[in-house]
Amino acid sequence: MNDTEISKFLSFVLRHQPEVIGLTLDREGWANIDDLLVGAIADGKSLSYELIEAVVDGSDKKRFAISEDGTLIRAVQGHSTEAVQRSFPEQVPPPVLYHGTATRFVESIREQGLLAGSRQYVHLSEHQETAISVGKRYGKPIVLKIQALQMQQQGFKFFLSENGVWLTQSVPAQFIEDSL
Ligand code: HQG
Repeated sequence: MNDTEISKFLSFVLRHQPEVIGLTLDREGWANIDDLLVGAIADGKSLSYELIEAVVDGSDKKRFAISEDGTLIRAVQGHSTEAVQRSFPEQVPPPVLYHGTATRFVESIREQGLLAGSRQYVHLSEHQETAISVGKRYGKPIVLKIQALQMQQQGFKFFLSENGVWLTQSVPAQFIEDSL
């Protein structure tokens, strides 16, 4: 597997479906690296500790973390598996945060607001450029501007993950504007 394939495999088992390789994640998302290797190799993947470490260190978005003693690994955010209920520090957001999405989703977002979908949180970013690249994953991108501080002042909770992604449960339509 090349680095991208390894990264996608790690995202899949550490965020979404650990059970496909018989892996268990704790509430904070940690998995035993030896167990992950055993499961991956049994599943026909050619993987080693060194390859995993290289992907974790090289990840542009710092998606994964290895524990200090080197025995555990987790995805920092982006989980859909219910086994994981990470505790993130609650933070006061900046006045505005951005959400990148595809233009074809906008009508529904205008009606329903932003929903977490299969993940546990809606993902927001501080920079428009990040939001554009997130939106491009699903089609022609559009960036939505979220009145985050206003939301927080009205009682909505915001969390900041270790890799700089802002998380909130949902964003009602009245806090959303077009940005670009
Ligand atoms: C959309 C990547 C219709 C939402 C990225 C998004 C991110 C709605 C899609 C991270 C909607 C869900 C997360 C509504 C939301 N109607 N569509 N009411 N509410 N949507 O992938 O934010 O590379 O679960 O706009 O960089 O795109 O994996 O979320 O388009 O940080 O590390 O439903 O994933 O990071 O898609 O991406 P996703 P996302 P990684």
